[in-house]
Amino acid sequence: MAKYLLVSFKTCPWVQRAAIVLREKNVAFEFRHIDPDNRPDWFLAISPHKKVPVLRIDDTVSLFESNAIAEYLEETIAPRLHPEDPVQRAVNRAWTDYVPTFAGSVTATGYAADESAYKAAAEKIPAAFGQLERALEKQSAAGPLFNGAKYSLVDAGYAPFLQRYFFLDRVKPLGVIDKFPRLKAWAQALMKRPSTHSFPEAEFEALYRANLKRRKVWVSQFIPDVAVAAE
Ligand SMILES: N[C@@H](CCC(=O)N[C@@H](CS)C(=O)NCC(=O)O)C(=O)O
Repeated sequence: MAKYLLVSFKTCPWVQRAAIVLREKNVAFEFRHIDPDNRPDWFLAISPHKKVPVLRIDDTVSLFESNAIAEYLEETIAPRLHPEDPVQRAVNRAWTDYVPTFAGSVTATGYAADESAYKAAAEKIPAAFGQLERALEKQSAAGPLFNGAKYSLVDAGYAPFLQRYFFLDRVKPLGVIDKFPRLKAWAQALMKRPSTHSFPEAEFEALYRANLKRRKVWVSQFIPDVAVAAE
């Protein structure tokens, strides 16, 4: 098998998506976390938009954009995560295309600079959640995953952002997901899936919170300061 290097910022959801697909396909890979504020020259040379993720293959090819990386892995490594049926495959791809819009509603809420921006962003979450709730109802009555029992690239695309919704909801309750039972069950199933997690869950939530604090976003005032344990 080829040698894979996934270049990452620790809390990046788009990196997480690529890592999930690698884990779902049982691919061994080197996970290399770089500092967003001090991106090394070797990284700038292989990342056209200076963004993560980049998937470096055999020290020769560098792929970027999480969806392109996911599709590449899907084409080259079993097990197949896309549905066999072409109509279902198109439906899956269509909902994967919706990931950035959905992600935007959650990310904008977390990164809002003041209370009015936070409220305006949070007000957009129910519309995005409602879209997915209806999609899930059409896909599978039973769930728990997007296509029912079988894991897909749609699951990998949404898991990082559903996780961040839960993180934000624990910083300052939003309460939106309770109104969407299918979405909530899906999100809970994804949180239980080992492939979702690149780090131990509590450690990752602490990293997410520290990132909000570092950015001095409005919601960070609701995060208690954590005492640093003496060494
Ligand atoms: N559409 C891209 C988004 C990647 C992205 O926005 N990555 C962020 C970190 S989460 C980044 O590298 N930002 C650096 C920058 O914008 O300078 C993908 O799906 O890979």
